[in-house]
Amino acid sequence: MPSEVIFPLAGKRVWVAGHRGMVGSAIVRRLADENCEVVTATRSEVDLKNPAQVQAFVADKKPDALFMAAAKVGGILANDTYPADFLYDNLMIAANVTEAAYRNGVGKMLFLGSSCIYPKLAPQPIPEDALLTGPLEPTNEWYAIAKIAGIKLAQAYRKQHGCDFISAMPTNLYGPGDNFDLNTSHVLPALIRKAHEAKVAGADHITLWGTGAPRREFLHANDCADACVFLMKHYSDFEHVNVGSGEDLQIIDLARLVCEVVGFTGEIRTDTSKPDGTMRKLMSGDKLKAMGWSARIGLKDGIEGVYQGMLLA
Ligand code: GFB
Repeated sequence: MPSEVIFPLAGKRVWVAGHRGMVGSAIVRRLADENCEVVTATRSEVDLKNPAQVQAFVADKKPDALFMAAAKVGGILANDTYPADFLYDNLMIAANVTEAAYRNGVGKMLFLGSSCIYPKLAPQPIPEDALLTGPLEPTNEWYAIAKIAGIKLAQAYRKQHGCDFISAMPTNLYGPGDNFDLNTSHVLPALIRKAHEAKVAGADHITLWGTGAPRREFLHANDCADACVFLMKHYSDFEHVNVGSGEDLQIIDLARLVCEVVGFTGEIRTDTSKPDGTMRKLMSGDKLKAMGWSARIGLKDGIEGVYQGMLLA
């Protein structure tokens, strides 16, 4: 039984920062059911790394609620290659939006973290209180530090100013509007593209990065958006909340599933010159489940939907 609604969205003005991204666009779609006014801004209208532009936008629009779905994101190789960009951009975005939300009396803000910010060797499934209990995964520690700062900003403004700022910690996400660039994307869209291009070209193999042995948990962006709206309406507390599917699988098995969906029957090879990253980061979903929410979109159905969407794009 879902917990009670403590922050109804009906009739409210809601800013979705990052509305064109995979998560932001899924949140905008999900808000269509909430009878609220959605406010958005493109990068050319508001540079979120510019404090004056963010302050002016929030002062002008005066949103009642804010989904912080804007971030510089990327897969393991992009994170490892551009540490300054991932740290600086995400720090500035989090700091500017949080400060502007406070200064303009935004009633509630949800900040989006990521499961990669937990310690590399956190106990599995990872509970929320594992945060900051051990060394980070080196390949994405820069992004992780920026996201941890974002979570701490929300907590600091709650503690000092009484702001109703909360944080969600989603697992690896995939879905409509994902990034399919093979150098900067996450694993799932990369494998879909690799398998499709190999099938079309009549190639005899595709190549995985790393050993294929790491395990990853995946959640469809539409489920993540539904969880974010649920938390906005039902949750108000200091600690972040894990948002996941509760299941993980080895990358090699993910590749086999993608090849099955795409219809590619060639060999799956590995390139161990590329990093594996953390070996596992399955999160505990107990806290959110106790509030009455759980994921609905299965991985195979989700991959089929993304593949069909890619073919139609
Ligand atoms: O999705 P991914 O790039 O990010 O990599 P992380 C997941 C696993 O898939 C790694 C392997 O072990 C990769 O080596 N992999 C195999 C591939 N083939 C490929 C491929 O073609 N492309 C990619 N990208 N990976 C990210 C963080 O870590 O998790 C981000 O770097 C973010 O900051 C995201 O937090 C959720 O799961 O390793």
